[in-house]
Amino acid sequence: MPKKVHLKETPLLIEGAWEVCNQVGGIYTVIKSKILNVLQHIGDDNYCLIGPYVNNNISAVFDPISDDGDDLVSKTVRSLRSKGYEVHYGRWLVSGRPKVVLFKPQNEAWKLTDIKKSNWESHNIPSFDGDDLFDQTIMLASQMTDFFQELDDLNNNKQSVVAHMHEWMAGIPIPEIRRRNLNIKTIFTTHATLLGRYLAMNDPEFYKNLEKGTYNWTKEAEHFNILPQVSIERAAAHGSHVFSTVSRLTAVECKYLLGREIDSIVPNGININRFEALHESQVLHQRYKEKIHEFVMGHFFQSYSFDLNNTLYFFTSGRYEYKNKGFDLTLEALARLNHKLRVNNINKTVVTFFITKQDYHTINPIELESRAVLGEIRKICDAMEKSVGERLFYVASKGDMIETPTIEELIPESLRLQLRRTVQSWKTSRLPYITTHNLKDDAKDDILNFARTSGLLNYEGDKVKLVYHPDFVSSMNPLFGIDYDEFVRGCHLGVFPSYYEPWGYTPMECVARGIPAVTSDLAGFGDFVINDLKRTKVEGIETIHRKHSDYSHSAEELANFMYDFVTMERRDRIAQRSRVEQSSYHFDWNELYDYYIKTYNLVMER
Ligand code: U2F
Ligand code: UDP
Ligand code: G6P
Repeated sequence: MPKKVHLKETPLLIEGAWEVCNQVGGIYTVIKSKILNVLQHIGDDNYCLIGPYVNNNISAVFDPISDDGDDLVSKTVRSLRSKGYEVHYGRWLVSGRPKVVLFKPQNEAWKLTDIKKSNWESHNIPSFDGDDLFDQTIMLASQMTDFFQELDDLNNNKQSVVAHMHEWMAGIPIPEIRRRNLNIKTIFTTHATLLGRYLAMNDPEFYKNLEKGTYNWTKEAEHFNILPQVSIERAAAHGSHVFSTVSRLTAVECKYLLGREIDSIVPNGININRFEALHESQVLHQRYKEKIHEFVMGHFFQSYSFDLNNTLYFFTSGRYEYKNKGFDLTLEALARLNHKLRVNNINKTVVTFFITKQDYHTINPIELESRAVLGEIRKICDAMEKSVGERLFYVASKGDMIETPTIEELIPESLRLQLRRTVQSWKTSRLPYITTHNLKDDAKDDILNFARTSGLLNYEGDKVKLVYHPDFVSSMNPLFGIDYDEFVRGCHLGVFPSYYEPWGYTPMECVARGIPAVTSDLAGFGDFVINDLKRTKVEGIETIHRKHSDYSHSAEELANFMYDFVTMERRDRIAQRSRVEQSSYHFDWNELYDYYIKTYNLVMER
């Protein structure tokens, strides 16, 4: 952990990414969650974000402001507007409310051909025909570059300016700033390498081959049809004054696949909400676990029931990269866990959720119907509760309580019949579904196919049950009715044994909410825990060996870990959750933003 560091000089910092005001994956979390720390060090006057105006729900996250200020950013916005640019200047409605400048990529559609020509002629960056996302990123980059040009003209070398761009999608302004010789210092932070991501998915010997340094980047990029994006990544990496990435693991990819060694590592942090009282977080666990119980009753109890008091909730989540995110290993370990729990006759059930995004038609209507009937059952039970209260009160006030009243006396027959009929009509003999939605490509889905071939199909005798939810969890979604972070709190264990993961926010987010989690030594976060925090300082993070271990050994390690977890006593789980939450401050931006400050000091020296 570095000592507290300070900025040697405060520049005007412009930070750019495709994920500013636009949630896609982990980069959004990086940008958004560190804003308060940026403002604390750099100040609101010296900070502005730059990104795309593409979010469908933009008015909920963006509040326009006037451009009549005397500061450099306002002047630049004014000047661009006077030249006919559509510039959205305002505040991003997240903690810290930082200033943002957003451009509609589509506004440059009329000069797309010229942009492509210029990218090729100036930087050897080729393009595709008709790739909408790629076109959007280069049209955005063109407007961002014009912004930097205008800002530099107006600045006239008075103020130091740093442009900090994230990921290839916001990369092109960097080589352009250099080519135009603007007086702006540039930092490029890559959150993965594109080739690394593709090679890891396709080459079982990826990590061995990587360090041999034998990959031919052009050939591989052409093979995967990603030469244009990789060319941008390389141009930004080579063009930047300071080149950085999020973990030691990605640094190796940068060296061998992008051909430049990085200058600094900026690990990802998180905002830790500290509760005044420790039990607060335990109360939340219980509250959201009950929400998950409700889902489980609706999903499983129509077919058969099990003891919720002896049920544990595991989950994994993230973009659907079956192998990279370690979904394959998680399933293999769960199948082994199921066997171990059965042969040892352990009286526990483990329901495991796969929360990811995969194309689907609709939520399975039977799932919704079952939830609705369960709602009916609850209503009848509520009516019964009321009846019991009223009748009991009546009997007691008469002084007739010598004999305990019978159920027949307390609940009218009509209600009892209604309950029996509703429950009977609800029950079914089919197995509980694996997936909650009707997938577009059910037959080819890797998660479902694993379940089919391994026979892990939610049989009544299975100790391990699977629920595959091919959409992110949100309170708008009718099945859980809670947000993702609440869902995390309600679970017992997060499982993320990634094979390719530059950082991996998900296990870190578990720990911040007091929920233990599994990561791997091939995830940047896992590597950070092992090598920077020397493992001992954090509680409740299990790093599965994948780097020097084969698939079967890693699966066995994970299955054994899960087995030990399942057989823990409740009181030990409660105590562990408290320790996990307390040790999570290591990942707070208050600790980790120092790495950014160091990077800014470095770029100012160059
Ligand atoms: C890394 O995760 P990312 O945030 O980069 O993951 P995504 O946001 O999902 O983006 C991955 C790539 O997906 C592509 C684009 C991105 O570089 O090529 N993409 C897309 O296809 N469509 C879109 O609309 C937007 C992007 C990393 F993998 C994690 O381990 C880290 O935790 C995270 C934060 O450092 O960065
Ligand atoms: N996430 C979410 N809702 C969900 C599942 C995941 O908002 O239902 C978020 C999660 O909180 C995390 C991000 O998606 O911040 C995934 O980031 P990670 O670094 O793990 O992976 P990436 O997508 O960047 O590869
Ligand atoms: C929290 C609650 C307790 C509850 C416990 C369940 O600690 O405050 O009331 O008994 O969670 O823990 P478990 O690990 O079994 O979900």
